[in-house]
Amino acid sequence: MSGAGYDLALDQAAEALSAAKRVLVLSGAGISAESGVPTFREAQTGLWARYSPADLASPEAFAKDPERVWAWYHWRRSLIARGGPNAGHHALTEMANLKSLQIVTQNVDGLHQAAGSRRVAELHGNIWRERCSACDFHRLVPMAEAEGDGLVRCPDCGALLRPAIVWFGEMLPATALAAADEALAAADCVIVVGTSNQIYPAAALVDRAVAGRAPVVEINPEDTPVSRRVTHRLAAPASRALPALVAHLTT
Ligand code: BV8
Ligand code: ZN
Repeated sequence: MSGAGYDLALDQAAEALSAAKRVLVLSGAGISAESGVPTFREAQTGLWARYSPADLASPEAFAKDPERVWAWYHWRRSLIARGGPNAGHHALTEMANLKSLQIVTQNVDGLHQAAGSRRVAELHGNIWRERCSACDFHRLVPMAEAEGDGLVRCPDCGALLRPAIVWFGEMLPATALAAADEALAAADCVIVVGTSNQIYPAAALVDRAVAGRAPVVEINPEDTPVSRRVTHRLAAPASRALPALVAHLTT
């Protein structure tokens, strides 16, 4: 987006945001891209180039080759821990000091919470959470222990632990969906950041937002299926647009 076009869109988006009381943020992999965490759109890098996420992020893949799936998650954990939250995540923590803010994320990296965000509903689970495939054991692994490797077994019953993540073909957690519904109904401004809006039912929230009353601000360097239907489009990276929006709120 050219300078003048971007500045105008930013002013208008900031207007809508400053008039709002309850803000809903729908975030996707793009907000973590600048933390060095590859998005799903980008070809998988290096060792994983020959796999598509859907080949690894499914119960079938885990049943067939749990070692490979765990190796992929250990690799992603190390990237997340190395990159840490970026200016986009931190801007949302600041925005929550100025507005009632609910984040509903498709991301499993835990970087919103690492930046200090407290109201985060995780539609697809969390890569740092593990649960037993046979009993109800579960635990949260600290990001500092990212250097794990190999299979992870349940300390209670010895069965395999799996990442507490929603794989393709699996149901989304009812609690996160309920929080998303509530926030969507209450929001008087919606920010959609870093998602290509291709994965359902998460993408249905964006469809409902653009069909709703509240103004929708999209932050994404690329066009997406909803770009023509949002109220304000900021064609810029999250780490640039989100701090700029917060700066407008505080001046
Ligand atoms: C379900 C956890 C059914 C895993 C994820 C056919 C066959 C099988 C299933 C389906 C099918 N058709 C539809 C389905 C349903 C399927 C689906 O939607 N498939 C797609 C492929 C069509 N959905 C499911 O399977 C869901 N479950 O439907 O269950 C059911 C129903 C009833 C009862 C029982 C079962 C579960 C989906 C969840 C899958 N798990 N994650 C893991 O992470 O390992 S999905 C995963 O991919 C992410 O969580 C995320 O949701 C998604 C990636 O999307 P994005 O976040 O948008 O990221 P993407 O890379 O696509 O885009 C990045 C964007 O950022 C881009 O636009 C880019 O321009 C932008 N960007 C880049 N840099 C920046 C930036 N933006 C801002 N700043 C930057 N710097
Ligand atoms: Zn167990």
